[in-house]
Amino acid sequence: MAATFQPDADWLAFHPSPSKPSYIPPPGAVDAHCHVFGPGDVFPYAPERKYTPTDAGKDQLFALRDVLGFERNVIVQATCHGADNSALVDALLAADNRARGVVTVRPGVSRAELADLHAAGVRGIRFNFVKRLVDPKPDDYYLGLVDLVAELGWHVVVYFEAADLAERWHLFTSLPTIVVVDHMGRPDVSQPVDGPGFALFTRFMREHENVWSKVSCPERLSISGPPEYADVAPFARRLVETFPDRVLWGTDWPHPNMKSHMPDDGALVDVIPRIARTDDLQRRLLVDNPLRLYWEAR
Ligand code: 0GY
Repeated sequence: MAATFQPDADWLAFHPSPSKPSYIPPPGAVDAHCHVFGPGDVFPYAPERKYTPTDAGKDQLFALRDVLGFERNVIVQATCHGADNSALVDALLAADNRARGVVTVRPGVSRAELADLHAAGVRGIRFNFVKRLVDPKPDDYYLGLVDLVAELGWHVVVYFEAADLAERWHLFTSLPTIVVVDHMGRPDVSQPVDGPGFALFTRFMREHENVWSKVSCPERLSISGPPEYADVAPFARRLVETFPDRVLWGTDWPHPNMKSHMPDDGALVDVIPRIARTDDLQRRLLVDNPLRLYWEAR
């Protein structure tokens, strides 16, 4: 019998009819941070999950891609699916080479399993340190996994809260692969861009040329709110202008665990020209950088 799932009582479902953005992304644009959830009766949610979402499957993701004017997706394993990457792989295989993936794996994963994931389009592994989502592990846990996936030329995606950067500095700066940070390391946007918190993050990128950042998730970081998320834009703009070849952008659809509001994905796309203010910066952010990392790498 198929398992049944009840989304969390306060779960906000993704926007049912996002607006067509005014901003038209360049040809080949990549939404480099999004997820698929379930459907839970086909791809059950993990027993150890800390939230149960509403289903948000591959067909809905690909429809959104087309509405927003993007050509490709990078699908990132979310914690509600634990280390069972089946829903993600199913989406990659259905995407006709227009999607790549970032997975969660655990110690004991075999080289054969990793090779199958690679063949399906996986190019990275995600380490999540956000305590409301997972129970973080000691550094050695992550270092052991990195050695395995580095052999495949994969990179590491890290998701952490701003306070974790100082605490895990040694781990984050010792990773031998490219390291992609989700959502700019979650800065406190009530603080100045030049304040000590974000200065540590920009130092992290400046001193370590293997570190990239997703300039994503204004809806999660903003205090001023939609549709412009004006308080987040200066942080994203700073990274785009300082590290133009090491930034990525993504919707974060279907926006798990949003409580304040559910963003209109079209409005999120309209933020792009305010954080990448020239055609050249937009092309690097949306096309050149993600293609280099996800499609051109071996
Ligand atoms: C995001 C953000 C969140 C969730 C996850 O894997 C996840 O469950 O990443 C969050 O709740 O902040 O990037 O989707």
